[in-house]
Amino acid sequence: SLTNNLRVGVQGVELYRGQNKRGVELGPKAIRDTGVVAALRNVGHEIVDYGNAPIMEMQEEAVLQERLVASGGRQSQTVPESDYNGYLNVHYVKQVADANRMISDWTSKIMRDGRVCLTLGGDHALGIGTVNGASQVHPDLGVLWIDAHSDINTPLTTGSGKIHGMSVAFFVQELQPYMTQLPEFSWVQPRIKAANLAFIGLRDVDPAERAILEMLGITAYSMRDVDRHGIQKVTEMALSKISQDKKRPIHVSYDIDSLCESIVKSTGTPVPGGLSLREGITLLEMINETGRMVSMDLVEVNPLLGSELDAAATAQAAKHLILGAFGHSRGGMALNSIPKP
Ligand code: Z70
Ligand code: MN
Ligand code: MN
Ligand code: MN
Repeated sequence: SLTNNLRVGVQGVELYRGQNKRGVELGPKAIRDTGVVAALRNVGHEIVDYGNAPIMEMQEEAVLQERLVASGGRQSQTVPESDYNGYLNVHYVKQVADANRMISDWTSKIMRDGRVCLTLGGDHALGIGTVNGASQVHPDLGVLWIDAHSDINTPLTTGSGKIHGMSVAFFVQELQPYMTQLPEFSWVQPRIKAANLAFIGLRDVDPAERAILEMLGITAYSMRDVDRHGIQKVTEMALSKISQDKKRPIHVSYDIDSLCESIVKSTGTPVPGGLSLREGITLLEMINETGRMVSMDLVEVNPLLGSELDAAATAQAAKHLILGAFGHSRGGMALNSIPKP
């Protein structure tokens, strides 16, 4: 049955330096503006909104900032790259690393307050911080990464230099011998075992990423698997792969681009042929039913991409996914489970 009586802590993470499109830093506000926190209270949860982690200043770069202000208007900006050095192609290492260190601290603090941590993004590089923080509190953590992309490039295999395409590589234990260690990220503890990680929704995976998934035997269900087996079977298989004894605490990192491009247009990399909103909700309801979700990210909502109608539809999709993950009953609420005022 659905779990609808949790203590929940919400944090906004306006991270945008993990990729190159401005506007994703407005994701937390766009998602909050759907009224999702009030809706979660109506489901029955006790919620504290911790606000947004103060990471904007550490992401800044004075010259860029001026150019963006000068251009004005409701328009997403493509940010020029700035390389780590002449050898590695990793963009904004210091900005993303420092922000993640704070995100990790906020995540573990919220969880030590006895709350399920709900993180509103922001780009997917924030998963480095949330997984680090969550695994500090639960060292046996399992991770479900729901995404069109596998985000498991390393600083050596990345083509784009975008850290949101490398988040997973930072926390997988068995991958560390193959990882170029960046001093800015030396505080990250790679506690997630390859066997305790699973992907769902993949349909845009780089050759080197595929090689890493195969080398470490990581569970990965692509859209082809969803088409073959259906979302319920795939979710069951993913849950039992990452926790055979069904006891492991679960972190869900949900990239909105796992949903089909036809419903989610306001995101940095919309990919055709993705999950329907119903499949997304079903999968999250099934995770909710385990009662073991200790932390969830909802990332890559960029309200400056697409039309304003697209932005509203994308934020609504995010709201309904979150409601599914937190046990909103689509069939209506039983009288005895309605929260008392
Ligand atoms: C590619 C890279 C990515 C999201 C694009 C793409 C990664 N594999 N992730 N959009 N959300 O740049 O490493
Ligand atoms: Mn570059
Ligand atoms: Mn992602
Ligand atoms: Mn993605």
